[in-house]
Amino acid sequence: MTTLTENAIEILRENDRGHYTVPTKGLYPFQWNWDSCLTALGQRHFDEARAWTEIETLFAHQWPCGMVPHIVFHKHDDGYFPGPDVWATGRPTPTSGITQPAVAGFALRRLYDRASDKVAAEARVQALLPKVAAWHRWFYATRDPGGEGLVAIIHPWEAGRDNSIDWDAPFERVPTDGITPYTRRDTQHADPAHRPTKEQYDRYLWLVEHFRGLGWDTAKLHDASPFQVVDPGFNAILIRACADLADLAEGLGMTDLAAENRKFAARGLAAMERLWSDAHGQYLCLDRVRGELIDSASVGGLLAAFCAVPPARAAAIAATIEAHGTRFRVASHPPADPRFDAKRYWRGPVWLVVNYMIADGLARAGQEDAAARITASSLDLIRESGFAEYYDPITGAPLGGGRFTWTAAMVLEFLA
Ligand code: 9WN
Repeated sequence: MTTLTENAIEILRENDRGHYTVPTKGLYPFQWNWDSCLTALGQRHFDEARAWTEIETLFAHQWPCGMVPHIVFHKHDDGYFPGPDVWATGRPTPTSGITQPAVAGFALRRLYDRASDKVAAEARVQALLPKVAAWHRWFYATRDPGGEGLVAIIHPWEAGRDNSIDWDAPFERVPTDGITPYTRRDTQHADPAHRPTKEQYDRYLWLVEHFRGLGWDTAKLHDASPFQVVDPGFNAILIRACADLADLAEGLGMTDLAAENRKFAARGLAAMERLWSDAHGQYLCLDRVRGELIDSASVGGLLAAFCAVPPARAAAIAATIEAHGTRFRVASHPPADPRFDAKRYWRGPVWLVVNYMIADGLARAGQEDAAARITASSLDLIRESGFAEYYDPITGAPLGGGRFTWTAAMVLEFLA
């Protein structure tokens, strides 16, 4: 009988394209940013050198401005839309023109801390660290023009939680007129009832075409976007990455980078308070265009526990997750909300990568029991339903793509 570990390794190897890994065959045939960083954490369990390569490949496609794109289109493949011709970013190897959660700094620290070959690890961190630091600098320069300490996403794909209920209200402001007619590919690989709607895709595409029209000048896009949302989960990942990078840089004598990232982390952490909601027992998104919190208690506000939030906030988040009351945790939206949809992507389903980061943060904040329950629930899902992209939090049914890379990577981490 093959074990969970063997299965997980087999999936990671199967989706490995040599120097990068695809999230799953068919549905996602390229390299995705936060997928790769989290995938490396799984690869380290059986091939440390390969794990570093995963992140190095991603950063080889960093833009001169510092941005690290959300997709790198290494090889031509018609199976995904929108492809490189739609993005038209003009990069030597085609990439998208937006970014994704900045989990690389955290991944670097974890790979380094747990490396058995510290000499090799140090050399690879030395080379990667300034690149990750440049990305962090780009974030605060272009996505926090007012110096608030928190960055905004300008497209739902940047959050990695594409059709979250969090975006419904600000998304109303994104028009759909004039977009080029297109054919979706995702719905040919996965059940359309588990994917975003056509109306949402129209808006995703409008934003892409709008940014393309501005020549992908990342210094201009934030102010030019009708969609500017400060997501607590996205910011928590960046804050944690800044803090982890600062620790690493300090240990390696890169004192300027350490000081810069410590400052980003401290400022960000203080600013997170503005997003806290006592009524919801979690953080909420802020619609920067309106200057208002968004009344939607999605999982981004729980993922905030990934950075060093005050212990009382972490305790409240643990209680909020408990109050969801689903058999499997953590639901990406509270089931009591009438907008909850158990099977539709980021509007209810459980995602193991999110579970991993919430559990890690809660354990660091002293909420070990809550963290252990999330880990146990994640492994129950794998045993019952295999390595899916996401899962129904009530029935545990597997949803979206199968034999999914980052799900397998998280299993290796949960079992370690
Ligand atoms: C758009 C690859 C990615 C993840 C995202 C997830 C999904 C893409 C899509 O797949 O997004 O980037 O086409 O649906 O929402 O978090 O990185 O696994």
